[in-house]
Amino acid sequence: MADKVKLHYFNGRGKMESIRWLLSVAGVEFDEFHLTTREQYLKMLNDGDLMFQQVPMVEIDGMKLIQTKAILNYIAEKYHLHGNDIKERVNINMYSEGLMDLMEMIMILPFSEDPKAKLDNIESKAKERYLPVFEKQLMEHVYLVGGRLSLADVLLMECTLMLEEKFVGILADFRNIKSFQGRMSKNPAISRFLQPGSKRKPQPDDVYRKTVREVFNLNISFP
Ligand code: GSN
Repeated sequence: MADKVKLHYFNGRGKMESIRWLLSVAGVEFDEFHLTTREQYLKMLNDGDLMFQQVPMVEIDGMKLIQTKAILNYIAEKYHLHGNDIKERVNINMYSEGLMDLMEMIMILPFSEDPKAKLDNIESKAKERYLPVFEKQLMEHVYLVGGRLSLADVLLMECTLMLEEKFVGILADFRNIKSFQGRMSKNPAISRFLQPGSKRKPQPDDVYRKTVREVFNLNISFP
């Protein structure tokens, strides 16, 4: 039997959260190893586990994978969540990259100076640049690409829930996305992931922020 998938990251969302979402939707069980001290991180570096000295790192199928997008693509490919052909795949990747760009803006807020000013910019970008794309595509489609669930749908679900946490009611003018969320919530694996007690992580708090700073010896803010 293949070893259980192991996630190496902080006990928080960050870049690992999309991987947690995707594995959960794919029905893959995983264990988490949380970085809580700089010593643990230095040990991973010494052991040669982190190719570019960065996490997330995921142990799967006898490999130690790094780079979030590479990891997501591997899981999507393996569990048939990456389209039927290269044209579907490139579309899934375009949607996914856009969603990851948007989620990254939110992800770095706890490490930014003046996050309130940044929130306004994120909200207008979300409403004017990103959400209209998905709203239009979902007008006539149940899923974003190829008539079936893919990585792009999973990321859209994650991203829109994140947006609603920050900007209550942001989907009021995006009815198709709201209906999509409703449909996605009925997927049994997603429904379980959304229940309390699942592997889904809460919004970042001070403990998470302090741990990340200590592990990486971070004194700077992100621009
Ligand atoms: O997407 C990826 O996995 C990489 N392109 C970036 C991963 C990354 O930036 N990891 C951070 C922690 S998670 N937060 O953003 C990291 O390991 N930083 C330490 C460092 O020295 O860069």
